[in-house]
Amino acid sequence: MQLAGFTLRLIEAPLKAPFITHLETVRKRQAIIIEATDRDGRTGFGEADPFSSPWYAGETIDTCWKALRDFLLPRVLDHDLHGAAALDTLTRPVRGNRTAKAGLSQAIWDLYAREKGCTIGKLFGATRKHVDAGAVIAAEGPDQALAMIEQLLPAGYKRFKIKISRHNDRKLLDAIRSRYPELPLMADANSAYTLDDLDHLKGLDAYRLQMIEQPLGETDLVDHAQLQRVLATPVCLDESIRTSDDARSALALGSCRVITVKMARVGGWTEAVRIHNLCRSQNVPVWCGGMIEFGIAKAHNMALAALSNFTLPGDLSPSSRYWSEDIIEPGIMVNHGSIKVPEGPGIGVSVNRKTLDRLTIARITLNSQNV
Ligand code: OSB
Ligand code: MG
Repeated sequence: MQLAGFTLRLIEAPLKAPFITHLETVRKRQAIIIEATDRDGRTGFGEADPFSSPWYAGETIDTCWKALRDFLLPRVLDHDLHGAAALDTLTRPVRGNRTAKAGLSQAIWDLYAREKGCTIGKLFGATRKHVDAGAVIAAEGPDQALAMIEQLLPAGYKRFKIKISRHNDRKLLDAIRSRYPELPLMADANSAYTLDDLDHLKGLDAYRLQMIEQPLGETDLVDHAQLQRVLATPVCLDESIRTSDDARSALALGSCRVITVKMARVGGWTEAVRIHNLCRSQNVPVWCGGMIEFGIAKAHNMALAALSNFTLPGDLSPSSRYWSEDIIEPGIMVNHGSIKVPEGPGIGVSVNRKTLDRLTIARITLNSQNV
C-alpha cells in the first residue's frame, strides 16, 4: 500500500443532551477525522476521539492533532506499508499518544481493506453479522436516569450502563432497581472509589449488577485484585488497560473478570485484537467500549465487536443516540436491540462529505511535498 497523503479535519457537534460524569460534563464533542489516500486515489477513514480536556485520558484534541501532524503522519507518508501491519512498526518510536494512533490505525486499515475489497472485520477474523446494542446513561440524578431509560427501552437495548460515583450510586441504583428489578444493568465508576470504600462497594453487590466498570484508580491493578477477591460483582477494567501487557498483568493478578476494549485507549486495531485474543485464550469475555463517537469510529467499533470473544453487549448505540446528524450514511441503526454489521468494503459505510464539511472547523492536508 503506497500512501499519497492525509487530510486531517477537526469536527465539532453538540450532543443532544449533556453527558454527565463525576469527572466532566460533555456538552459538545470534537473529533479528528483522518482521511488516508493511496497512490490510486482510494481513501480510508479513521476517527481519533480524545476529549477537549484530559478527564478520561491524558490526551486531548490539541495533543492528538499535534501528534498526528508532527510525529505520526510524517513517519508513514511515502512509505510502502506492504500490508497495513507495518504501521505499528513505523509508529512504535512515538511513545504513548494511543488515541491519535488509534485514529491513524483506523484510516490505514479501512484503506487496506478497501484495496483488498473485503470488510475490515474479515482481516481480523470477525464472525458476527449482528452485534448487541448497549446504552449508557450519564445523567444528572435518578429522575433523569429513569426518564432516559424509559425513552430508550423500546429500542430493545441488551443492557444499560449507568455512570455512578461515591455520591450518587445508591440513589441512582435504588431508583432503577425499584422501577426495573430485572433490567440488565451495569455501572461505570470511572475511578470514583478507593479501597477505603471497600465496605461501601461490597454493599453494591445487592443491586445484582452484571459488572462494575473501573471502580478504582486507573493504575491500581493490585487494588482492583484485592477488591475483586471480596466482591461478588465482576470487576470490568477500562482505563487501566492501555496495552495488551496491562491486560496480561490484570488477568495474572485477578484484577478483573471482564475487560472493555476501546481502540482509542489501546492505540488501534492490532492492539485491540491482541487484547481480544489474549482474553479469549483465558476465557475472559470482552465487550466493545464507546467514546461518544461519530459514525466513522462507530463503524470501526461494529467491525471490532464482530470478533468472536465480544460476547457481552458493548457501548454500541445508533447514530441518533448522541447526534442529530451523523457523518456517515447509512447511519448506524438499532433494531430490536441489535445492530447489523456493515457488509461493504472497509468499514462498510460511506462518509457524507456534505455533513462532514458542515461540521469541520479546521483542516490540513499533508503529503510528501509539505511535511
Ligand atoms: O468510561 O466508558 C467510559 C464515554 C466517554 C469516555 C469514557 C467512557 C464513555 C462511555 C461510553 O461510558 C459512552 C458511549 O459512547 O456511549
Ligand atoms: Mg468506562
